[in-house]
Formats: sequence, C-alpha cells, structure tokens
Amino acid sequence: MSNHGFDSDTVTLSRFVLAEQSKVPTATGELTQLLNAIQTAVKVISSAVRRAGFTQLFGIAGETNVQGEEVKKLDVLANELFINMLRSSYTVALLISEENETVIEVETSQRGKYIVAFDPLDGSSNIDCLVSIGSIFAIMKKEDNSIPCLKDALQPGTKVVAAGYALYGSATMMVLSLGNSVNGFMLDPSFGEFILTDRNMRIPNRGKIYAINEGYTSEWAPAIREYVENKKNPCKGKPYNARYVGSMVADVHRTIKYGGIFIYPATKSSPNGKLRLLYECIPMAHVIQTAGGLASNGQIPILDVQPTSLHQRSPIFLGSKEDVEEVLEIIKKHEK
Ligand code: P6P
Repeated sequence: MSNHGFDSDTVTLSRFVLAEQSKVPTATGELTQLLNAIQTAVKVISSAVRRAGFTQLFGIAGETNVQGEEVKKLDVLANELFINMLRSSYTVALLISEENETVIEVETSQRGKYIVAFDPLDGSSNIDCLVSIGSIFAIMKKEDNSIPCLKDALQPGTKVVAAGYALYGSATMMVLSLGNSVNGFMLDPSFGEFILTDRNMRIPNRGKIYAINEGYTSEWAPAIREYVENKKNPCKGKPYNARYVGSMVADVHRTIKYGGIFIYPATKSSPNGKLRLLYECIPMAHVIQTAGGLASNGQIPILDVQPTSLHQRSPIFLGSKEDVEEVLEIIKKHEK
C-alpha cells in the first residue's frame, strides 16, 4: 500500500537529538533546544541563499532591490539569524561570530549554560557564482557561574560538546557531531524538516583526493611542496586527484564522504594560515575526528590548541587518518 511517497516513521534531526538526549540521564534538554534554534536559522538561511539570485539578497548592504526593499548581504542576514535564534533559545551564555569583533553578550534573563562559536555564512564570496557555501558551529559549556566573558570563549576543542555544519549545495544538508558519532541530515523542502540520510558517517582511512589552493605554491614551506609533489608524481601508485572548491564546508564535506585530505597551510602572506581556529578549524576538527579522521595544525591536534584570541587563525591538515599522518611525517622530517 502506498504511503504517498512519505515515510511514516521518518527520523528528523529534532527526533534524533531527542533520542540522543534520552540516553543521558542528567540531560536537561537545553542542548536539544539549542540545536533546534540552529536548525531554524539554517532553514531560513537555506531559503534566502536559494532565493538570493532572484531578489538580489546577495547585494552590497544598503542597496535596494527591484521592490525598493533594503537588501542585506546574505552574511549579515545569516549572522542576525544565528544571534537572534540562539539568544531566544534561553540556552546560551555567550556567542562568538566570525562577523563580530568582540564576544556577543546575552541578556541575564535569557542566559543558558552553553557557548556557541559560529561562522554564519562561510565562503560567502562564492555566492555570486552559485558555488556551495555553508554555516559552521561549535558548542561548548560555560564552566562556572561567573559573568560570561572572553575567557569562556577561549576553550580548547577538547571542551566542545557538539559541532557541525550546514552545507548549502545542490541540497541543503546538516552534519552534526555529538562526540560519539557523526550524522548527516538532508533538508526536505516539501515539509521543511532535516531527515537522517547519512547515519554514523565514517571517513575512509585513506582517500585519493588532495585539496589545497595551489595558487600559493610559491609561498608554501618546503614540506608542503614535497607532499603535494608526491601526490602529483608518486614514486609508486597512481597520482591523487586535485579538488579545491575554495569553500571550506564543501571541501570538508567531500573529504568526509570520499576520503583524502584538505589543507590550508601557513603561507608567507598568512603565517598562521587563513582559517579561523574557534569557528572554522575546531568545529571541523571535531566532526572529522569523531568520524575517524585526523585534524592537525601541523604540530598538534587542532582540538588540543589553546586559543588565545577570538579570531586567531591556524594552519589545518584535515581528513583521512593515513593521509594526514603522511603529511605530518614529511613536516617532521623537514624539522630535523
Ligand atoms: P583561499 C572562504 O573564503 C574561506 O574562508 C573558506 O571557506 C575557504 O576554505 C578558504 O577561505 C579559501 O581561501 O585563500 O583558498 O581563497
């Protein structure tokens, strides 16, 4: 008998998180509430990203569209959505955003026990050519009852309780790591819910793809040049494929699905790399490590790095365990 094409027992993201919450006797439900707030922000961003082309949402802030309405840049809209949805979830004590120079405070009456670092719309420079972009987030706990401040934001990735991203690609997908497993949820626009499509995502132990911006080859350290050369002209085996979207969420998602490595190294012009530690490197490292891969800054695991400032950058080597170990060995060899 037809179910009219609908699954009468579909596992939505909300249902999945509730089920995970029920496994933790001390759970208060705040994390579930927080993740639902992020879900709402992502659903609106997804809709805005898909409509951007028609209503010139991606225009420069301050312009008006054909209806004479004030248009906001998509990343301004995305940032406001994350802030408003999270503040009104009564689950967060402090917010850190790629778009805000300082920490974002939360009214005392609205505070909860979590801290969220997020990049509301990463890769937004790609929106005008319709390349996939994403939102990235990491969730930590406020460790004490003091007034929330900068020190609460500067926690190492080992303190992250949940992390994930939304990918606004050919479909909109949320990938969520709760520390024990990574699960992927596809947005079904026909009824506006994220449906579990990729249960317990695991990254292959080794891949055949390397992702790095080779435009900076002249600025790389010798170890990076040696590694990339080995991928192109290996002493044995076949060369790797080169893939680089230039949108971190798209490059990382492909790396989890197919295996391989994503690298944004230190360069002469960016001696600490370009990607931000708190809301790009740490969340992606949490997802990759929970999925069985590795994420390093070239010296130590990304999750072990002690942040010292909100917007600090970090080199990142992320992906399949054997691929990351291979580049780290070459880095070590060059340090001798
Ligand atoms: P480059 C996008 O601007 C971004 O922040 C990341 O999403 C992406 O991985 C990186 O920068 C691309 O940087 O220097 O290769 O253009």
